[in-house]
Amino acid sequence: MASFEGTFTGASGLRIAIVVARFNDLVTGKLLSGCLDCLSRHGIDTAATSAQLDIAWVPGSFEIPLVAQRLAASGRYQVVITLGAVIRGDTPHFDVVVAEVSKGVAAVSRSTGVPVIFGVLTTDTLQQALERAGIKSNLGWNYGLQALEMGSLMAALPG
Ligand code: INI
Repeated sequence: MASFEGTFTGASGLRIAIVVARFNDLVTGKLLSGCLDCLSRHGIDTAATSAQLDIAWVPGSFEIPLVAQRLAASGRYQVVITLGAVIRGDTPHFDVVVAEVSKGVAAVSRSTGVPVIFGVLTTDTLQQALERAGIKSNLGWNYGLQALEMGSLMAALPG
């Protein structure tokens, strides 16, 4: 019996792309900071000169899947992290944006075979989003960990 699981260390061969939405950048900027802090503490080079990490900014969460698709299909990255914040209070088309980004990210992952971490907060209020982006905890950190786990798991799996 084989047992496969990801690791959180020894990620020297891992190349990661992060797609971040500018919309609600008060929130997404904090998610990015938490994510970079996590990756850096687990051995990923997060310096501006890094060959291991690239960051792409998009206008809003709706645009995340298209850019994630391009990056995942490039063959350059073993894992893509998406960061966004869709807040119900801000928009009557909350449901449209959430449906598109969530289905889009899942489709990119399946079609390319590259794990794409879904780091898009969907909340009713800005307060709730901020609580998940650093006021209480910073989910950006979790998304970083999940990227390391999935990147190393996929490398360990056969096929
Ligand atoms: N984009 C978000 O990332 N979060 C939101 O809460 C949001 N609201 O509220 O509208 C949002 N809209 C922009 C959307 O993602 C696109 O960028 C825009 O529609 C252009 O295609």
